[in-house]
Amino acid sequence: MTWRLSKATLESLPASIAAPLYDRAKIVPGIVHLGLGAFHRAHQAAYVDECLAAGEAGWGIVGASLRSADTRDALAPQDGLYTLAVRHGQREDLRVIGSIVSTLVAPENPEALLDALADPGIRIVTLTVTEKAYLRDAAGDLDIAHPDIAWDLSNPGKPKTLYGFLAKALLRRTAAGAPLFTVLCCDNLPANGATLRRLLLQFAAKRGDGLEGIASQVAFPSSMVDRIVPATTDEDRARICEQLGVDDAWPVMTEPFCQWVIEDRFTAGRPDWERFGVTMVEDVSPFEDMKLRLLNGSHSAIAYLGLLLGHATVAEAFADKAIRRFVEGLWGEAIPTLPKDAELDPAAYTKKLTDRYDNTALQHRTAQIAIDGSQKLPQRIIASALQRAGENADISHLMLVVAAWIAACEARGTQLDAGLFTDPLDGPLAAIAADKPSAADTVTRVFDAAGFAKGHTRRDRLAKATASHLQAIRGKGVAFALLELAKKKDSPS
Ligand code: CS2
Repeated sequence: MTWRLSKATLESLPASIAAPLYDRAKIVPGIVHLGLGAFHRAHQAAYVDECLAAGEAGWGIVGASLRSADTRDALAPQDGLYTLAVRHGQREDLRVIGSIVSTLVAPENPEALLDALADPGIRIVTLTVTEKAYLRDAAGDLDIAHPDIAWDLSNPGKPKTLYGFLAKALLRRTAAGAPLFTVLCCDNLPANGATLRRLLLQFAAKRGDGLEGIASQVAFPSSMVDRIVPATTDEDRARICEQLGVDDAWPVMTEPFCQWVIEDRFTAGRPDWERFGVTMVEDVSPFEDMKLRLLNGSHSAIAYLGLLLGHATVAEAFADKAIRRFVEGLWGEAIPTLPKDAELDPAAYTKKLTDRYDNTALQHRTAQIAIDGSQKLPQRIIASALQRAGENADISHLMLVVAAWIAACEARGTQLDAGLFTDPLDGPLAAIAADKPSAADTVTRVFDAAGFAKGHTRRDRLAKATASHLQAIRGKGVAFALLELAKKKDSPS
């Protein structure tokens, strides 16, 4: 029988494996994190682990899942401990992280999460809940018609959404005279803090119980988070277990690169993050634009093109010359949209990205990135395209990503496995595909359903360029569409 990673087995780990040397019994929770997925455990929890190791004992993390019990089920028997495997080429460095001091599952016990959020010792609430959990409508506003929002508005004591939890906790803290926490959004949304604030205020306005006044006093610094975190496989589990000498039900895989840029607006204190490599700034937006448009934009491109060309991982897709060349063209269109006066270095950034994508140790599946395209493409692709369309600049690479997304969605059930990836728009997308419309009609209907470029005068230009790519992909395949684009680029008319 193999023992499980836990407080009791920590001392038996091989000396080559870094483990918390601090006294975990003395750690006091200071952060509640919503969305206890692998990304949080590879990123924020790793930074906090360093703070704790340096003696800042007041920043333990209470990790809460808003949906499934999986992570709690894996971590609770391990006293919150898990392994972070940092992989590059042949190298794998293991580190056991100790910053998560307790785990909660909101749907099982909403009251326990509300208690944690109302605890006056909690000074920061961080979030990685993914784009779709913000429940925005096609115009980007709070989707008041969503059943979970409707539930939260009429059942404030038993929330389901992040808004319901934050709202109730803020009311409780105010009633108890506890200071308000700072809300630190760590999702890949543009102006993520400001966006979350706007949505929470829309929720508050609907509730009408004094929450609006309270929520408007909360600090919502925006932040840019970056680390590639492929989903853990059974093979990873077996390999890590072998190295640890004990079982870890859910080790997390990642790369050496890690970046966090945060706006320095915390009303109730914060860890001394600068000491551990976090960049504190006044305005995060240039960093965020660069990351969303260059990294995440090319990631989505690699995912959809890769799937259509039969590549299972990013490294495999990026080794395909046609895709690599396309990504370079995509960067060529996105880079001029970035702010010029912010001291960004896009050339160094894309060079580094090239190394990161070439990391074959990561096994980052294209299907993982393909999830939720309708929620991701607006900030990754459409935003750059709108900006360029306003300047009459070429948008052909940008719009090919959108066409490849539509084509990959359509290919599920035939060329691709039906359940390979999902999207919140799967219902409407299937209804559109069932009518077998022309490429132009498909694009118009998909843009309407997803709210792409909604209300924008240049929407037609984007739609037209997308439709012409979609027609080429449908008629002659994606390899042909890429070749045509490359030829056009070589001989601009
Ligand atoms: C990826 C991101 O799955 C995706 O959509 O583009 O998760 C990406 O790996 C991270 O943002 C990197 O920081």
